[in-house]
Amino acid sequence: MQETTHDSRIYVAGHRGLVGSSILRRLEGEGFKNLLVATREQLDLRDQAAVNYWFQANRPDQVYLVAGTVGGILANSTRPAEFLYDNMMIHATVVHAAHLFGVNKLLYLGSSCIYPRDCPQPMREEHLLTGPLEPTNESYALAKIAGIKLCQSYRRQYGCNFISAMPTNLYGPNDNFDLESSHVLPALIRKFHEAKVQGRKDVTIWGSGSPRREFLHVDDLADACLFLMGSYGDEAHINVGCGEDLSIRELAEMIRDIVFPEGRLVFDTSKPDGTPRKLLDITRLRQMGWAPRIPLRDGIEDTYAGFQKALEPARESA
Ligand code: GFB
Repeated sequence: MQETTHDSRIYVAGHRGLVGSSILRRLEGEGFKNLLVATREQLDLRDQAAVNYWFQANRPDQVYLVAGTVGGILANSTRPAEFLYDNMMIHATVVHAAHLFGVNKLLYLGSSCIYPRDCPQPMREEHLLTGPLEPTNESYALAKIAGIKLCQSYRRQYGCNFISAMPTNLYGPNDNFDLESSHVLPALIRKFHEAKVQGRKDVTIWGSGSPRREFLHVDDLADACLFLMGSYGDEAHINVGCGEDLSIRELAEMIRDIVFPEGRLVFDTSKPDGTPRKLLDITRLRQMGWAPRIPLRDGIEDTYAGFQKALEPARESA
């Protein structure tokens, strides 16, 4: 296998997203000089011919496959066709091109929603495909499971060094804050912020507040991705999380305390709860020597600072 050097050609597929932008920042910080990216306008990752052409022209040595159509519980449940089609196509084209054009190593990123809805907690890697999936994100989960199997199949049939990591719920500064399509953490930052600015006390939280989720700062995930790219070479997918979860009510209270302590939580139980609990078992990754570094409260403060910063230019140009 070819050594990774600062001159290695590294392609980050999905570099504008939450995860891809963090991986790119990290690679730049580490001094990698040949970083390859392509915007959605330049390259439609669902188009195999276009992807092959791009790989032939750019010849990456390594690929971080972190592109995809993503979103929170509402986007997942109302746009299942897009979540299944886009993600299956994107994973298939990039994995296939990576095989055709001799990529040395590819890291594929899945999601903790691949595990059964009623999975024993914390969820271990071997729990995959042991029970029915959560209906609100079945399409996304199926595409992600297919992606894992795709990497394993290319490894078995062609000897490709393709690995898979399964992160828990992610958040961070470059997140999607759109209330229709976002995940809970950025949505609640925005809701509390807007309530503060508009002088309203009530903030609506979807569902009962009782589901439990685990949140990992995206910069910790990027750290894990570089770590795995450098040191992991097995067929089995590997969980990436922080090892702790909290209820949506507790999360909302934490965000309220940071953003708008006077805010009041109101639960809209007409909205879905989704999976009751989703905590990853990260024993395997810990045993390899990796641990997360960013505590949730610090990460939320950082994310809120990024949210406020993104509002600034609009204010200046207004
Ligand atoms: O983050 P989230 O959309 O995704 O929702 P999932 C987590 C929990 O927060 C659910 C509740 O119980 C939501 O009902 N929640 C409360 C809210 N208020 C809000 C709000 O304002 N916005 C949102 N979005 N949720 C996704 C999957 O599931 O997790 C994806 O749909 C993916 O496939 C992703 O795996 C990581 O954790 O329920």
